Amino acid sequence: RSDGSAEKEKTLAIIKPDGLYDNCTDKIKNAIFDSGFRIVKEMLIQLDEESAMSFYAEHSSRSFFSSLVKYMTSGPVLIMVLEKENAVADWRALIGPTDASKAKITHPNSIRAICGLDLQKNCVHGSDSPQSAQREISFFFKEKSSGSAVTEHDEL
Ligand code: RTP
Ligand code: MG
Repeated sequence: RSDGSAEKEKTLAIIKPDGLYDNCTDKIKNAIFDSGFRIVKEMLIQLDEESAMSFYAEHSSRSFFSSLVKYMTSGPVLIMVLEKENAVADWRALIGPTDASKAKITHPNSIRAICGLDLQKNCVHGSDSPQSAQREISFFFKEKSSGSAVTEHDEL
């Protein structure tokens, strides 16, 4: 629609357990707002092992998988649905490369450079494609089958 209310692209962002320490949450949220994203939904949860394994199933054969699951279940995570035009690619660009220690050199203004630590403890997640975004959003925010299309979640 031409009135600007057309639905914009959505992506799934997660502030990982290490990102919820040291007031990094505020820095990350400020970066989100400064970059023009709207936080459509958010939910603070503790992932259990089964959910973490299922969320990262694509990495199940990788050597780092069990370590990744341990990290992602080591404390609460903040799940967010972000919305803006080109949200998927723009959020990936804002968070920077996977390895936060390298990001500090190559992408010093990225979220991972500022709040992350290394290849694993990189403080945030971002969907890697619009297809992944759809899958990941419905993984955490299941729509109720009956009644309204409103998705249940815990507002912070
Ligand atoms: P994410 O999915 O969390 O947004 O990160 P990404 O796309 O940049 O990285 P991906 O390859 O999907 O890996 C998922 C998460 O696994 C941890 N990881 N550890 N070699 C390692 O030890 C290793 N590689 C990746 C990171 O936490 C990464 O974000
Ligand atoms: Mg990924």
